[in-house]
Amino acid sequence: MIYRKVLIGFCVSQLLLFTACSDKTTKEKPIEQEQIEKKEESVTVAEQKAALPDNFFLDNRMKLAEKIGNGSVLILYGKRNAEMTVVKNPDDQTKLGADRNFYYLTGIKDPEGIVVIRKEEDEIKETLYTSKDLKQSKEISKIQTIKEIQTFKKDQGNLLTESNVLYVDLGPLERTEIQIISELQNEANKKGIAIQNIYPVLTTFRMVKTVDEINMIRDAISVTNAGIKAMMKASITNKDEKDLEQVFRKELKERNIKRMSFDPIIGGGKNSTDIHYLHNDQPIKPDDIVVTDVGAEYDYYAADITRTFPSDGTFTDRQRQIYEIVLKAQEETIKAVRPGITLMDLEKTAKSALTEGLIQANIISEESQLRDYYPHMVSHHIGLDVHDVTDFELPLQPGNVISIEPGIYLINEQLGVRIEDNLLITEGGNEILSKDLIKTVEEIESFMKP
Ligand SMILES: [Mn+2]
Repeated sequence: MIYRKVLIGFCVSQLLLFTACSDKTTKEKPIEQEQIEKKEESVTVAEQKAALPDNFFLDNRMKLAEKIGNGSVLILYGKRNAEMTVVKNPDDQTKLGADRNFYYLTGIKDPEGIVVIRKEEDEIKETLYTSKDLKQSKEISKIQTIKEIQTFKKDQGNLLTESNVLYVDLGPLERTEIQIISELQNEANKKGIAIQNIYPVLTTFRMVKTVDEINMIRDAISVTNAGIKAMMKASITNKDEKDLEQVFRKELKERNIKRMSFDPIIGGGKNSTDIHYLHNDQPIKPDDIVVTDVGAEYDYYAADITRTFPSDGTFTDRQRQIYEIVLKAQEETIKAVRPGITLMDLEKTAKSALTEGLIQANIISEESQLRDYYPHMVSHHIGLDVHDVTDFELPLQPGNVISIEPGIYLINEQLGVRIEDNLLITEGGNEILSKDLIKTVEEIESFMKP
């Protein structure tokens, strides 16, 4: 998944969630063989699945409690702000899941839920209102007071008593018109209670992943990698985008992964040049290049990986030439990834590497022409959202997880190449979390050999 361009604060243009598809599966023999080979790996993933520690959500709330003063009350809704995402069917709230900030603080995947955190004389009082099982919600969240969601209406009148500050989540923008909290805001205004946006605080927390969160992402990545390799193999005999998508979905299902972190992009030939291609329903020609930009989701934690490969397993000279340019730009950008660097620094590195490659290939003569061939951004944060919360002012720090995904799109030649890996920022630089997935021309050709 890629950022089309920078928006101040946040990019909302292309986050898409999993939508259901038909259950038609392919019957190609190479796929079955590949699945047998994968069985061992599949068992490993199932048995050693990463999990967040019992106190993860409690710890997050304790961290938050340190940031808010006495006399504060935070009210956070489980309803996901649909404006944050673009989905095929925006009315389908179930596909959105719970608001990720709500989940980060409670562990409860309940779009109906509401959590109230109050700080008085350095004491924290928490109440979770939920439509889920109360006992289970208590075990997961470690919140002592759990109530049925219906009781919230009754309690609402007393929420702001003796409060000086009301914290709500106004999202990335300082929007005041969010309907769902307008009643509380009105009341707060009447009582002279200050309203503060908790979003920037939670953003800085969420940008730094714990070891356990990173392991969740690692699992999502390893399943995604398996799915991409299966598509590469399948591509030799099956020249149809929708069949490749089915192969990918099947690999996820076999590893008990039910959702993708966004709608998959699987485009052959001219569709490889469409950076937001979602149809995945066209035949692929033997000489076509195929872009697969996909990600498994593991308990909301996202992977976001792109590989580009020749549909028949052998790059043409031109495909190889463009592929090498993008790969070199990706490697150079990855080399620059370390604490202290900003996403905009990485953008500059990627652009200058892509420019150099395209000038050498006589495709452009100066950097200003690059935009015609590279219309998106090279990096974004990854976490509970595939385009995770981001404070663009903050330089990278250990614990951040980002994508590096340069691309070149020659529309006239129906040739698009994008290569995307997910990286963890470490003290010394970075670790490529998706490093196990084959990437060089030689690796891909040798892997795809029937
Ligand atoms: Mn991406």
